[in-house]
Amino acid sequence: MAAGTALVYDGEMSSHKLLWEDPVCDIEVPERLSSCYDRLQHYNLVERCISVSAREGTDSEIMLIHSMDYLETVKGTEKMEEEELQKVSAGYDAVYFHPTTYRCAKLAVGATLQLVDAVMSGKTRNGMALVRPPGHHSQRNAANGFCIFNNVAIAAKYAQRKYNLQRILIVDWDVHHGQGIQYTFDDDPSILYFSWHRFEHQKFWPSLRESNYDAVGQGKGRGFTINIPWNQVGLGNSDYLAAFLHVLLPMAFEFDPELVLISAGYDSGIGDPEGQMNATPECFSHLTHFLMNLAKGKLCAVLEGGYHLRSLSESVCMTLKTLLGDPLPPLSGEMMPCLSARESIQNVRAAHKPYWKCLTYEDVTPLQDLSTRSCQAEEAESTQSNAELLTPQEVGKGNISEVIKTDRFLEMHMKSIIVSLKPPIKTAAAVDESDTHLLPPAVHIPKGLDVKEFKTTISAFDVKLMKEEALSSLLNMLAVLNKIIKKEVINGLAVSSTPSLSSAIAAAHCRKLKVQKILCVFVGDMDMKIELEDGKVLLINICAKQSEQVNTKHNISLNWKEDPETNNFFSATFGFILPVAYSYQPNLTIVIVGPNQNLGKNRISLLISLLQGLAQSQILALIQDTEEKIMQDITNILTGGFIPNFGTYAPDLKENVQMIKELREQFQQEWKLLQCSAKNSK
Ligand code: X5A
Ligand code: ZN
Repeated sequence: MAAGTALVYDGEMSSHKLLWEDPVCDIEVPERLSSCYDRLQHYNLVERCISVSAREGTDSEIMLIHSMDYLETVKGTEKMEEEELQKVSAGYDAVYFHPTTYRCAKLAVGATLQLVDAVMSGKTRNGMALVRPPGHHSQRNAANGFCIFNNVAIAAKYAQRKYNLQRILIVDWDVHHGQGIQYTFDDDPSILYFSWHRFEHQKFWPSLRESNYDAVGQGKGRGFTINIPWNQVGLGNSDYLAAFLHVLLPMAFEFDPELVLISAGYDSGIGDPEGQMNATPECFSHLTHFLMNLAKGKLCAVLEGGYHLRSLSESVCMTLKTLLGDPLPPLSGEMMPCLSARESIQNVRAAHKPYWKCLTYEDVTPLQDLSTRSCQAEEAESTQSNAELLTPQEVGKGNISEVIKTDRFLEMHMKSIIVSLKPPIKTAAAVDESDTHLLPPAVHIPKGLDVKEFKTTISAFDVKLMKEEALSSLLNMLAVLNKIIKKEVINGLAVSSTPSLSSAIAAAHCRKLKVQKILCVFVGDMDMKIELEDGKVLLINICAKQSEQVNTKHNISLNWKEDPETNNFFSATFGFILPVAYSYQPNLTIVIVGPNQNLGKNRISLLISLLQGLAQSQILALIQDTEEKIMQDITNILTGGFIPNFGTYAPDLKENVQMIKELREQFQQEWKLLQCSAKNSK
């Protein structure tokens, strides 16, 4: 199992710079690279990575995407004087050349390919390449939008050839449309290209018709280009999250890539003068974390845009921290995607319905970009926690004082989200003596036998008739829980003969320790013993048996019909459980795996892995002792392993999808991330 995170960086790529005045290009500065690296050092992240050297991309590698003519043109700029360089630059849209541009662009390509090699060879699990100039706008015969060679497109072709890959996912979260990548793979079903971008009804650069949601690819590649056009500025964390949950992730898991490449531009982040969006740095942790569950964790992030230096560098740090396996910071702001974003999301889902099984039961027709209501206005109405500090309007354009305003916001914001938490021990466990050999040696096994505090928690429950053994396993479970709450470990697991009772005791203990919001996910058929008063617990119950219970905001049952042939559970995971969980924003998650659980180890593993995005990754997994076969898989996830493959994709049963749809409609006023269409606005 590949481990570790590669970092590819070479300061020489800072030599490419603008030599004359040009208000369009003057934001693409050398400090973009150095400030990222400085910030990584500040957080001690560089030393935790496996350093991989850059190299020059070769002619033949560059010609995987670009024409020989174009390559010769770029080569020719190496010996040019300023005046000539200006002339060549003027021949393209939003590009500048410097005498070192050719050298830097070759290093950017080579650095990206070195990263692909590190990940594909198993030297590391994942990694990031910090490169300049960026790549995603450049085309076969043209430089464009600060981009000279298309680093990520070249990497995809290179990986296909060298490692014989059948399916690669490219996620372009830069705020601009990577039209260069789209053109390259337009008719290619082996590359799934996803891009969201500021569009504003085609007013925003590069103002292309083919950036809209109805550009889905051509010929055999139809359905393998996904464009989410953003028609308003000021979008933020919840809009991006909704786009991932309701568009990208269902399709990406259906696609089942063997490698994920990220065109990682951070001009989609807060304070950026180009994007004018509002996503905070930790949003990129969550986006990264989602993608780490694909392709057995094989993920390469390659820098594209990002022009607010502080925002850019903090976001790069959050991305790399997540790749390293650190717990995820909480996502700030109210989880309520705005109308314009929902409209875009609905349009994309409708446009792609013919091509994706996960959208089979979608009953939407594309809207015509109707919304005129500004999401900034909507956000101003909400009591967003960022609002007192900074509103999207305040970030505004990137003039000096606005840049400083965002700096100040980020200074406070990054302090308030935990960036240094990394306990020496990640996972604690309470299991039978006889099972300890099933756990990796790094797992800590606390004993809770003599703790008075635990005994008082337990004595409130009916445990008098309990055997000594069962009682001591309860106490050990509380010892593990205690370590999670006190942040001595990140997560833990406990085996129990009475998981339902254990979970009730665990919840009581959480309350005693003033844990504000607890998310409990039950898998299997169990009696719920948890006290539900006062909204401190949100209970999601995934069961095979039809339950009598009436669903309420804080107590929701999913009656999931088992069909081992066709059952993949993605519609429940992305369509319901995660949107509700992210809307709730718990402080601790408890997953209870009981009897008759009908999901199987892969789906439970994926669910637990994804739930690590909540509650700063603090999870207690409670496993019924009869379900011990999945204990090792769950331990693997909790200790930082990745999830196994799912095999051939089959769509969920119609009745299951129908059930999810009904639940979504029922609860989308309460849990707003469920909203992915414009019609059910508040
Ligand atoms: C890589 C990137 C942006 C070009 C903007 C031109 N390019 N107005 O972010
Ligand atoms: Zn960009």
